[in-house]
Amino acid sequence: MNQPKRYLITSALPYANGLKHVGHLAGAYIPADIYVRYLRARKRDVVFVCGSDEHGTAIPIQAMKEGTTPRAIIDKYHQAIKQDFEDLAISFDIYHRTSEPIHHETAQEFFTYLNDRGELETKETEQYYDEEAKTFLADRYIKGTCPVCGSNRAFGDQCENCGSTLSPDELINPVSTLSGKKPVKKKTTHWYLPLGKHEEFLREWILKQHKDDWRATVVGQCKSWIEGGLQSRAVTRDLDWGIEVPASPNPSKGGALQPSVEGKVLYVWFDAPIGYISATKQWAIDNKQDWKPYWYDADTKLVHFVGKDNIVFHCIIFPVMLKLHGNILPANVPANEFLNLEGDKMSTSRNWKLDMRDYINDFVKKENGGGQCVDMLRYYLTQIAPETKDSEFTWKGFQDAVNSELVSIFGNFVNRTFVLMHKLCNGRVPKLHEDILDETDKTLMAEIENAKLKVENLLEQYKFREALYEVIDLSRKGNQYMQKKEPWILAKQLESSKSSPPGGRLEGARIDNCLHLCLQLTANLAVLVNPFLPNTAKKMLYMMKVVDKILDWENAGKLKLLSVGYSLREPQLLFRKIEDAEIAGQVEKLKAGLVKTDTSSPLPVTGQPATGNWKPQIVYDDFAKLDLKTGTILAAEKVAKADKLLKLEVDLGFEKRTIVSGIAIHFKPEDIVGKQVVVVANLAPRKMKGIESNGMILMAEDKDGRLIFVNPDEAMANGAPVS
Ligand code: B3M
Ligand code: ZN
Repeated sequence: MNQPKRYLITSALPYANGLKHVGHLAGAYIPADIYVRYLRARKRDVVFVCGSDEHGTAIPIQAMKEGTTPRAIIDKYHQAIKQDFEDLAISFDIYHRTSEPIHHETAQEFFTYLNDRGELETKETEQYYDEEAKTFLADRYIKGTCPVCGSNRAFGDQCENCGSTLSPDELINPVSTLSGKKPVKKKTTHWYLPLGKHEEFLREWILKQHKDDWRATVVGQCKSWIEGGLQSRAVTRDLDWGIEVPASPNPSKGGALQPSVEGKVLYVWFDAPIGYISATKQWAIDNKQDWKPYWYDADTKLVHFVGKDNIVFHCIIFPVMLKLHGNILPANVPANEFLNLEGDKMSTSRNWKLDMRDYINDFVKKENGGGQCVDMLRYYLTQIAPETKDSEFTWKGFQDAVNSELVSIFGNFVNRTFVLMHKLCNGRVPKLHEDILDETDKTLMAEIENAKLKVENLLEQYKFREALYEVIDLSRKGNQYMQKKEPWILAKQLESSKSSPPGGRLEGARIDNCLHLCLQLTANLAVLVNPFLPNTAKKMLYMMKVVDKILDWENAGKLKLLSVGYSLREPQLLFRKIEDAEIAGQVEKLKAGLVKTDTSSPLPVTGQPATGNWKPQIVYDDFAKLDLKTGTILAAEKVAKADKLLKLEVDLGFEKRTIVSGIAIHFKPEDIVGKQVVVVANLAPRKMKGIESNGMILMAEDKDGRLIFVNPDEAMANGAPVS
């Protein structure tokens, strides 16, 4: 495509069922934001849409976990996620919601359009049903073992562990997440999108037309879907949470008599991508624009940014829907692979993750945080973006990226330039003496001019890591140039030659040239870095006393961005160092928060119904009342006249506690001194045999009544929270 008339950029709509982590951020949001900021800097017509995905079984399931309503869940998490994106400078033009009436209408219209034209099939099948909960078990209402990777955390729509798309029938040992019971099969009728009919189109469009310009990982996944035989996909569900299936029997066109729409909603993956369209409509209303060209005009470039588990929906299913509905198709779907964390898969159920909110609280909102910490995260996540394969976030890696690249290379270059310009050139942009430009100067000038094209080409190909590398590399070249020119030595020479006129003219001119070029390079760096690190670019503008206009992309590569004689501000440090203690604290926090077993389901996924000694279900808030802390037993002694009790002295980090524990027949006092334990720290005090006990030690008991201590599987600082 030649230069398109307009762009519509989308980022996957996050489920409003919980906070999102940096894996999400790196996958679908930061790359999209970089691309959009670049397009805006190029003065292109671009709209960047996103919003909350508020349907599907994920929402009522979270509501059950939190003991509240689905509505309360989406309201809470929509607001929270929106705020997190804002705090991390993700610059959506609209962050919409799929619960809005405009979306319901748009999705229903879409369904009706396809249905009326006979593009959907209806079929009666047998589906899993929970007799206790009296509901069909679609998607996340059913769990079991994944047929692909064997994980027992697979849902009826997708495996959490390997990302495979599944159907309930594929699960091994399926069990209802609602009651914990084994489901039965029951007849039901649904609408289906017959993908098989579109195989030829998909082969031609993806495997031929886009085989070179789409990422190999994306084309590869599509290929295996197509070759695996495209099945019809149900686009409706028997659920009470979602968009009602519109009744529109139109036998004249659809042929078959329409089944009842009673109790049926649109499948979340049918309505969610239509959310991109309704978000565009809402944006157009808010901005007095026409939304239609963005979805109908072939001169629009539509790009979907998603994670790899969303590829099939954005490359196969939604495009078929768009084609049938007469819309444009995506020009690209630059899906990212997964981001792991400290050697393990990120997982919400095991709490092995770094939420955006946690980073914001621990870095951005701290006294020495702010915009620089936002950019530091954006930098690291772009540098390790899983563009071609899974990659890994480590706190050490974060520290290295910040300290040895942002601080030592980019920040250092800009800082040195400003400091020297103030020291040697009276705080003003010195003149360029063209007559004495040497090879080193000319090489740097050429590098500045070339950088624009390099970065631009990479961005146009969605190679964000490499593009960012080029920007940093340009600042590295700036440092090398300055090192070679040594203006501080020239200054000394100038000083000593002043006594013998007309000495110093050459040294002075060389200093001018060095700082003139370094300043022009600094201005160029601001333009180039702006899509990636917008706060940094802004700070640089402030230091250079120039207006936003300078960030227009066309200014990159220019050598006269700052005028001679113009006075500039004192430098400010662009980035701060990340200290060892900060990252050690983060690693500790991560490990302390790890949940060893899967608590994502209200009931166990063993295929066994709950047995007699299970207690009734509680909501999360009940659990959250417990203040569990790690501690170490410092001393233990028998309690007089009580053969079951031991009096323990326990170090909880912030204080020492006396706890009386009924474990005397299981342990000798001397054997347990030094043991790490988990303590219920906020249990009301209780007197036992005249001793006040302040807390309780957690123990596990086997069927023979043997007790063992529950403790972290690695030694840990006393007082660490357990949750
Ligand atoms: N909410 C899945 C996810 O968050 C889904 C994306 C919808 S994009 C239209 O991974
Ligand atoms: Zn799996």
